[in-house]
Amino acid sequence: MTAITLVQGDITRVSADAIVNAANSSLLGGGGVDGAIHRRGGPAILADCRKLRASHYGKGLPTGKAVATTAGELDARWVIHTVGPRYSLDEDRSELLASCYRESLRVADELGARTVAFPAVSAGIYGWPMDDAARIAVETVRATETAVEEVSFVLFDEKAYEAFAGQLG
Ligand code: AR6
Repeated sequence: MTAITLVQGDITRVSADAIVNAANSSLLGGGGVDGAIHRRGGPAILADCRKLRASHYGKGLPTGKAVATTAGELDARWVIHTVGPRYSLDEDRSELLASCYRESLRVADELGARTVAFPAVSAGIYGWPMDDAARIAVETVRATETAVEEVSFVLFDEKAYEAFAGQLG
């Protein structure tokens, strides 16, 4: 069974086989955790992302999917980029958010990653309410069959940490 642990802090400071990035479809960087990962990981990550755009992902990475690159100078072997949905009041996009976690774990399995660190995908710039984002994250990881031994959720602030802790409780 996959162990789930919670960490409060900056995901670019953690050590894991794979660190998940809450990216956008362009794969070419952005703000939030995406900006932090590219800054600390260095230009090798963007170089890999550009190669992906020039090959398999000419139109970008669709929402709910995941793809791996080098982790550059991060303390990890890979960054797994996934694109969360923007929160919408008109439409239930929960299944796309769940897909981010499932697809990231599928990619992790393909790579042979045993420890994977996730941020709270979609719960920042994309506006997903934190409690609901935490519920979907934890439920989906629990329900996904994977060889990953440890999933850690790395939550940037106390509010996010408490939301995830509430789901594990
Ligand atoms: N470590 C851990 N968590 C972080 C960090 C960090 N260094 N920085 C921010 N967070 P967001 P999204 C938290 O906005 O909502 C980008 O521009 C943050 O507090 O990074 O999926 C992309 O390019 C929040 O709880 O991702 C996309 O355009 C969580 O990480 C868009 O933002 C996710 O916030 C994606 O938006």
